[in-house]
Amino acid sequence: MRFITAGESHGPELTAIIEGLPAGMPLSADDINLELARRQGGYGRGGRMLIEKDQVRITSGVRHGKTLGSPVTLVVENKDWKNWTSVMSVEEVSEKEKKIRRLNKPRPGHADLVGGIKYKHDDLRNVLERSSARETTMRVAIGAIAKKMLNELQIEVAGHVAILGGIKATIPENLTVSEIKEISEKSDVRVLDPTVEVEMRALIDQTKKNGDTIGGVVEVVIGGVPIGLGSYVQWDRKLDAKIAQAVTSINAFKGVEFGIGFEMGNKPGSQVMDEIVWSKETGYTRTSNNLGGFEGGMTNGMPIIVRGVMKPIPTLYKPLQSVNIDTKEPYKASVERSDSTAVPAASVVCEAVVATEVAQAVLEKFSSDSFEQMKEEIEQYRRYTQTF
Ligand code: EPS
Repeated sequence: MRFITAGESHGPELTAIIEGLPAGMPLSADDINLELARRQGGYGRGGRMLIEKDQVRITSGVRHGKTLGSPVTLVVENKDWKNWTSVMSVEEVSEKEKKIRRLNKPRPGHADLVGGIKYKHDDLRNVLERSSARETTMRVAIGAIAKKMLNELQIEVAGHVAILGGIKATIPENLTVSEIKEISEKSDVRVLDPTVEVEMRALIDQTKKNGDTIGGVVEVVIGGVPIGLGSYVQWDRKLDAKIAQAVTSINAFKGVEFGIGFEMGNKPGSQVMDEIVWSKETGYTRTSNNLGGFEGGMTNGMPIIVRGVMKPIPTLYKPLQSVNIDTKEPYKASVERSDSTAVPAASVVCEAVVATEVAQAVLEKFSSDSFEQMKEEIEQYRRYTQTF
């Protein structure tokens, strides 16, 4: 499966084309819209989410509720476009009109300055429009299809917020993936620990008042994963490595870890490796999951546990020091509409991108033309791994 996304934040629409989905897989716009709505939510989001109500239009690759095996095209309209028709016009506009919303004071931490230098853009809006986290709409739409496929194969995906602006949520032990899904869904900051919600909301309110932003850490857990997705035989076939790329490709994400993650550097091997046990009912399993479900770049049958850290959004209402690219004089950075935090939404995006990588790995391992055939093969393979 491969995919590509396109679209500017204030252009007419966002688009994605996905190729390589098996034929005969159930899919409806509702499956995708549900995930798009989840991405739009979360305490701390800004004005744009009041304008948009992201809804997908599927314009190819699906017929009578099932995939055809041909490329699937997804389109999401930007409702805000009607306020930007001249600023974002495809056709040439007057010099005067070009100055409206021109960006010449790059925001530190955003792609503005480097993108402007790299592509030789005189108006840094040309960078902002594509580097905006609005793009994550399509990552979530693609992830919704991946999740739908995984769900049909009894592979379940959940995500939650582990840290927000330095406030740590306690993660109860031994929760099932369904329970993680259920509990985090009820929380507008997407935590598994209701005792920190009030404190988190208060911090978001205070941050907004200060014209500032906060980041955090999100966690994704995937259960029911077959053993042996990904491979140790070549560097670019390791599934944990692919997931790491996908997570750090989300706007503002700066780091990723699996299982107990960087804590592994502080412990001896005897306290890190997950010991192997066997029973007739379960086959091989592990007594712990410190490695987050991966050995040798392959899934080992334990739940995948991956965390990503999101820096605070760089678009600040109380702008930081910058330079005017016309005069080279020091100036405060341009102020654009923004969110105080998008960490709860980012946990939905993280679910989507990890699900996409896992779905891709499933499609690589099992026959991928017919969904029915694929399901049979996986069932057979699961029986085999249990009796190995
Ligand atoms: C976003 C849409 C954007 C921002 C935000 C995320 O819309 P607008 O720029 O019109 O407000 O709200 O992106 C950023 C703040 C950023 O720095 O990238 C969305 O759809 O999630």
